[in-house]
Amino acid sequence: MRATAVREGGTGEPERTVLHCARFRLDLSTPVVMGVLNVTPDSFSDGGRYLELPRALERARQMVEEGAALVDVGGESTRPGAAAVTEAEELRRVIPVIERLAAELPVPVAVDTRNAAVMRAALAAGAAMVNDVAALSAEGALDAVSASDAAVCLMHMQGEPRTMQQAPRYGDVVGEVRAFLRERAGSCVAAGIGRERIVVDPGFGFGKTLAHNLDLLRGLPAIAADGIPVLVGLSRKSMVGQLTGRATADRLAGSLALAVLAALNGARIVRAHDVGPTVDALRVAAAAAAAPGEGGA
Ligand code: 7PM
Repeated sequence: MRATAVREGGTGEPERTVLHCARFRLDLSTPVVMGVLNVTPDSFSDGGRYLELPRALERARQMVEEGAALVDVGGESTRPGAAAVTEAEELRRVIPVIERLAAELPVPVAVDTRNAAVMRAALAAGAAMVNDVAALSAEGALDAVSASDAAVCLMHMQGEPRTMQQAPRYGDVVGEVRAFLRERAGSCVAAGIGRERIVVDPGFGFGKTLAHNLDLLRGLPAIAADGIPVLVGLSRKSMVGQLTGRATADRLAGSLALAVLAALNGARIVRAHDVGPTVDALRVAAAAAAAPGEGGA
């Protein structure tokens, strides 16, 4: 797999795609895995105040041990169909976790949010990336990121999480998603966010039918050709359910197949729940797909 995005190094050196995430430099020459850490009150917990933090820290450490190159912390404010979470609740869920993880993990911590106040608090707490399913469209979001040296993931979504799956519609899904991502990246650059800090994401499942998702998977090379590293989130998604008939917990094999295909089509960051298996799958795929003599990962 060849670098197509931000290139560092002079002539004669191998191409490198390097993402700047605050104090971190992430080498994307071969695809890496972003581990998903959901911070939501669950049935084992106590509404979050005492048990949530140690459980989240333990899970994040485990994902890094399994090879995660980044950890994405989300308070589920952006989940399709999810009930709205207030800003205060989102802050209460994610900020203590980000503070602890940023202090102890050897990898960048991302915050998954659409809210500018949550972005600012997370960046102050040490987050090195903002992962925004709304591509910094909220009031103050562009400013929050440009005031930092963190990276940003700009995701495409048609509609709003609560209703986006009701009737997704495109003329040319790949062309429209690609144009949108280019436009948002341009707005970021105009706001002072350097290109070396930007990744884009077609937003699988966010206002897309199965046919749209498959078109986007096949269209990834065109999106990657714009030269901005591509992140994909396919792990356990409903498209895997539609293709296999399996429930969320039984979608690992299908998710790995999609992760490998996305990487072969140019994705540089794969967001996944099952970090270890995804790291293995991508490592094998990268070695098998490497040019003769390149030797793979
Ligand atoms: C229910 C449905 C729970 C969907 C969670 C989800 C993405 C993301 C999510 C993605 C980026 C999930 C999604 N998906 N951020 N956040 N890209 N950048 O499967 O595809 O985790 S939430």
